[in-house]
Amino acid sequence: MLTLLLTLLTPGCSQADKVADDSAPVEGDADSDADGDSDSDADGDSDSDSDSDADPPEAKLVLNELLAGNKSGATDEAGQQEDWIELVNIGDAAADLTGWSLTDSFGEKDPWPLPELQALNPGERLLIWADEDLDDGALHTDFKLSGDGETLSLLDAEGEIADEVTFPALNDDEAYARLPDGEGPWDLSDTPTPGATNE
Ligand SMILES: [Ca+2]
Ligand SMILES: [Ca+2]
Ligand SMILES: [Ca+2]
Ligand SMILES: [Ca+2]
Repeated sequence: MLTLLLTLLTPGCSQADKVADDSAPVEGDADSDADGDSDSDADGDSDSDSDSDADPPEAKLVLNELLAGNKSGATDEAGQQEDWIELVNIGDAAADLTGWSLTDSFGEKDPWPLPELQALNPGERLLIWADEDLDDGALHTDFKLSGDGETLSLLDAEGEIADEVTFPALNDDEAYARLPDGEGPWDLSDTPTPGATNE
């Protein structure tokens, strides 16, 4: 009785599994052609002749190099070896310096105004003496740079900080400079380049 029951059930199970297995592959092929090439031509050339999307030329004036202990380097108009600061315009339009200023004491005293020169062209540099000798000329600040290190700030016409560097203690005749020139991070340099590309 029991044997007969098992005999009857066993073939039944096998047959049921077989049916299930056969049905699976049929469903598996159903989606294979979805997502063809239908989107490939979207977004054609529609923007190609609109120059108004390009960024307009812009000036970008940055602090580029400084020297805080000048013992055997460049001399100013008075024949004196003084601290100096180099600015460069790394933008692609002329920089108007009107209203811009420099300070080693941001927020503590009035900044020293940059002279109203002709605009600084792209790639052009400006060498400023930090010697407290206002009588030496227009490019002489009312502060010096400390060889022990301090913070130098370049302020725009609104008095906002356009660029700033905190330099460490520097040896005599050792510069602190952006490397590569204009764009790079600041680093110590044994080859000061006042008014020229940083090395
Ligand atoms: Ca100094
Ligand atoms: Ca001087
Ligand atoms: Ca100072
Ligand atoms: Ca330089």
